[in-house]
Amino acid sequence: AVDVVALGESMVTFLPTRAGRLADVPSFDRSIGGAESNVACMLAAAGHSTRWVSRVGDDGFGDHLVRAIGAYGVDVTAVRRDPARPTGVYFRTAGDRATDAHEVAYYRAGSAASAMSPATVDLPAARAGRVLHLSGITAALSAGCLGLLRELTAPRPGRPLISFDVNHRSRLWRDGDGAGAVLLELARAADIVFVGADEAEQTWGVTGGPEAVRELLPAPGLLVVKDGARGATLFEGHRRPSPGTFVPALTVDVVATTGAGDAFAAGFLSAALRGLPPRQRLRHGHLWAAAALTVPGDLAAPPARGHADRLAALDDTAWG
Ligand code: KDG
Repeated sequence: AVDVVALGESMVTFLPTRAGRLADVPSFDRSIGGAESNVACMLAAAGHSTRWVSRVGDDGFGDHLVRAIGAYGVDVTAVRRDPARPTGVYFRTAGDRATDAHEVAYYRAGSAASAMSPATVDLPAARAGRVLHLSGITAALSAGCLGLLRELTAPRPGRPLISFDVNHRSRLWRDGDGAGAVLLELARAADIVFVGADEAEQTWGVTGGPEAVRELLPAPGLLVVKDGARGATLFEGHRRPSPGTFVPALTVDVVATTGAGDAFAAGFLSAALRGLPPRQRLRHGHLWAAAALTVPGDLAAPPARGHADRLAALDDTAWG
């Protein structure tokens, strides 16, 4: 079986050629984005077998996404083309280094991927991996997309391990969509959950730190609560009640935070697939996130395995 299948919308991404507001930046460089395919690309670059399941338009941007994601070594044969809807794109600014306040302009409403549903994606291909990586972004795209996540996370014999990154993108949700309740339902149905501490507060009003998030999400066998530049805590189901394993993050000179969460998830999943112990899974997450934090685009090359393994195996004092 494929190690990891990632399902979600990807977009051609336009990165500014210089700093400034969207109103002022004169030109952009083409790149690719999409939280779930970012995870698949980094895992593939690190030697894991991966597949991306999605829909793109029957247009040049769709061609580019399929080709660029395929070039990482990701299996793109289950990606379907939609002759009636375009591929989504988005623009963003370089952002303020100190505050990371950047502008994002999505052009994805009515996109080919927003028409994903149990009827319009290749369900057997989505279910064929050891791990199926999903995110809360998909839940916000359309009723069909939410229905697809519900279908894929429903208990059934042989279900792959569900990895779920909450990825609450508030600009994609409308009042009355019930983002908090939907994202909680999906996180509770998953086996591995990634969520930011600030995201948990914004989404569910949880303020009591990682332990309070664990109280809200007792089900997932693996729960990772990420606290930005501070570090991340892993809770494991089979050692309940467990205090959680905390590993501090690396201090890096941040160029752009976009994609860092995806890189963390990819590094964590890579280490988990390789059977590395909990502390080292978190360290791989941090090391891969550091790679993404120090490049302008969403996607960075993962650190070389031998090098990352040596750094991850250092004792706690080296990790702050
Ligand atoms: O995690 C990075 C993503 O946010 C970016 O690639 C775009 O998928 C994206 C989204 O929907 O915001």
